[in-house]
Amino acid sequence: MTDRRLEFIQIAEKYKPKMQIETVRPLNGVPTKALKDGDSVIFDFGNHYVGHVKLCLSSVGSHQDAPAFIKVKFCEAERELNEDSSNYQGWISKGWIQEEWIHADVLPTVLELPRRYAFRYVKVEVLAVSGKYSLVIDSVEADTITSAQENGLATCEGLTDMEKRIDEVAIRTLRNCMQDVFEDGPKRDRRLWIGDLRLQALANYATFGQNDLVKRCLYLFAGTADENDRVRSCLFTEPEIEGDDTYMFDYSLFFIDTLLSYYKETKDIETVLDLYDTATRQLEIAKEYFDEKHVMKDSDVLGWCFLDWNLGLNKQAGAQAVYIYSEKAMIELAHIVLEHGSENVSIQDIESMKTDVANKICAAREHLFDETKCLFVSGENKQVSYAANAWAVLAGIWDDEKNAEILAALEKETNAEMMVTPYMHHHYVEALLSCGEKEKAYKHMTSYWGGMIENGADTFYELYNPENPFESPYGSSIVNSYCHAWSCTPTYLMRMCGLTEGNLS
Ligand code: RAM
Repeated sequence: MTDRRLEFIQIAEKYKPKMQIETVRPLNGVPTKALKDGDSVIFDFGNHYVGHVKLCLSSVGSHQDAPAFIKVKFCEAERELNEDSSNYQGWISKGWIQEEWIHADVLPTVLELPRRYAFRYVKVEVLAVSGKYSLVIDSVEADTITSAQENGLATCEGLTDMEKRIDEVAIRTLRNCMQDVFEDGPKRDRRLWIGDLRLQALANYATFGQNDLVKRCLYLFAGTADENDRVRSCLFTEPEIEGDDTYMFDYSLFFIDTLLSYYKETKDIETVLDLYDTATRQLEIAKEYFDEKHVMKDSDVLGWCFLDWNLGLNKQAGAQAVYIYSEKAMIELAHIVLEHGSENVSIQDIESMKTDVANKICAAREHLFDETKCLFVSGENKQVSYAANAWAVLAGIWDDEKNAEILAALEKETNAEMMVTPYMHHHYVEALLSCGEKEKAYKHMTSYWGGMIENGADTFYELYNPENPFESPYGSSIVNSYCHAWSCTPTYLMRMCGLTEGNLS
């Protein structure tokens, strides 16, 4: 395949979004009281924002005879206000924790903090002033930033109050992740991941309709593919565009489905023709993961395939299902490209993909399905999980009727590995929808995302396990993100899949 990576990056750069800046101030104003050692103030901005914060500080009393030493902490969710980072022992960098220790040698001063934060609350703690003066906070404000254009937001009529709230919070989540690219989370990891992009793009089609941002991200992934043309799991845009050196089986494959949904929404055939070879390549690379019986080879390498952040999850059956799902999408793309007269694909190519997908389906039925349980099982220990079974349903390994039976059996299974991310819950809801279980899908959506709302969410979280509020795959919930792209999908489910109370029956 010709190396067009540089050209793809150049195209992506043409679609850089225009940023929208708005200055906001805390709802509760500034304290009237001057502050001494040990005092602290919490500023509540009333909603979740992403941006740069400015504090104007001065002093009262005698001349400032020692630096003012303060700690400033930024929290997306209220619970973070009470979390103590000093004993953080998680396995991802504590550099993500949003707090600063600052000396102000000379007052008055204007502190313009250089980092971009994701927050609703800003807590200022006075660590030290002196006996002779006190600290005054004259003003606090933030220049907030997003590339989402609120005036382009499509309206949605006929929602119940709860649905409206879920929709608003989902849109807020998407909006605040819309930056120079679709970020996964503005607190962490602040970069473009393809699994997140795939879902953000769907929510964007239902709301802001900023399709050029999806196009930019697709070109970025194609432009940062490696020498083998494999799409990486995520990429950075600063200081310059660079792909990360991590790969995940499912994430590389999702390039295909993301391109297909982009085409369905925009009919932008030029982009599809440009990126078609990159899509084909992901399938070819994924083929190498199968044994001679067309069964996915299992692996215990952490993160070889993602599916969900449940660390106990075996990925074999889920990976097989994602492959089938993606190959079906590839066949659709191939037809589109063929209809447009492209020479990159032939009828024979399509036929051979059809044979391959049939082989993978037969193998899944024969080797990964437990007839007695009516469930897919994964790995040496025949693990049953929501992830594997939801993906098997989405892949259409069996027909709708049997798929509904599988999901019913899953509900009854007491030993199933559960889901921990809204990302996986989204796929479960889609699986229910795909086999006609609309009511169950609706109940699941409203109880899971509604649960976060009841928890006070202004934006939806990266991880939410109603059974365990401290769930974190990182060794500590301090680094969890509370505005996370992959949780914004209820707006898509309600607006585009008709998953609302009014549409049940
Ligand atoms: C998390 C990221 C991102 C996700 C990956 C797999 O670390 O925040 O959302 O796509 O995991």
